[in-house]
Amino acid sequence: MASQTMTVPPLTQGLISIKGSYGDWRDELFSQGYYVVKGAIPRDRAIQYQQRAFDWLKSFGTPLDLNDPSTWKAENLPVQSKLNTFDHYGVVHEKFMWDARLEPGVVDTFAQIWGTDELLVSFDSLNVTFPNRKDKPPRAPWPHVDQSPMKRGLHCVQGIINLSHAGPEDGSFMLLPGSSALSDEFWDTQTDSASWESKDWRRFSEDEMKWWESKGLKPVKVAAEPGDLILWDSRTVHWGGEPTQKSDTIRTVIYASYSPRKLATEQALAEKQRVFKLNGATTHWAHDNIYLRPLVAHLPDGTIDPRNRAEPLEKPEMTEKLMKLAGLVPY
Ligand SMILES: O=C(O)CCC(=O)C(=O)O
Ligand SMILES: [Fe+2]
Repeated sequence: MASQTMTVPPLTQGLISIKGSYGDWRDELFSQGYYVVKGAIPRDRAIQYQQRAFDWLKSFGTPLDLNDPSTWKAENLPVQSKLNTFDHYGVVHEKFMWDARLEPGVVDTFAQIWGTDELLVSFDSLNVTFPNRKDKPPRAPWPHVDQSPMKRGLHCVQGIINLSHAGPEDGSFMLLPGSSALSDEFWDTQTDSASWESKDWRRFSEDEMKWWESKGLKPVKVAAEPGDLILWDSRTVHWGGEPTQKSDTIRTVIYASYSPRKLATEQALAEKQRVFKLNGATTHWAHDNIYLRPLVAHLPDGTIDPRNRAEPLEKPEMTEKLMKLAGLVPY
């Protein structure tokens, strides 16, 4: 199959050269592909962020009542994605979202991962998943990775700032521990390199999932408390697990990934600045994949949501730290 070998695209190597053992939690992150930092944010502050997310949900003048499950339906909510996320109405840049992203315990964790505090942060969404919604059946598992087969090694560590209790019945992050370490083998033995895309997202079919299972990997639902930070290598096979019928917890999480500013191209930084000024959202990545997601909220019938907002309700304070993390000013 010489011709196939010749078509193998150039591979980008990892951005962290993992040097044996760190003797701390990073060893687990790098070997298992995930790690939960307990209490990265003090619990009471995490609960306040959840409350501020709820206040934001209620700011659209609907009969939504967080204590009354009969009101948990699309018509009472701002436009939500199939994945239970919100990224329109400038929510990504609401003050509560930035306050959470700026939490020292979160930023310092990523500084330790990357060995620098000169970081950028992603402009990513809020996820509020209501259990037992009559109008929205639970989504089937959607196992995927957020890194292209053309990028090898560790390029991105993703994060979930967890604001609600996640027990066995609740919505939470699901993953195959150990899958990041097998990703090269998967791409090289189970896929045709001609099919590889540079897009940093790849979903796995049921058949492909059998290969991961044949390697002895089993799905785990991550248990977490308000204030915990769930970290994972973007090569880890994962999905957002839906609450079971037994859950009465409103899953509330903020996605946040940080990486060194020096990894971003001038073009990526310019685009990040443009997106920030538009109060827009990008992808899960902080230094790369800076694509503006659709800004304007559309209702299911395709019309523009009359509640559309071009700006956050409560703008963040433009501190130096925020401007640096947003990529607006250099370190
Ligand atoms: O909601 C989740 O737990 C997973 C979301 C996800 O796939 C991601 O943030 O990359
Ligand atoms: Fe993902």
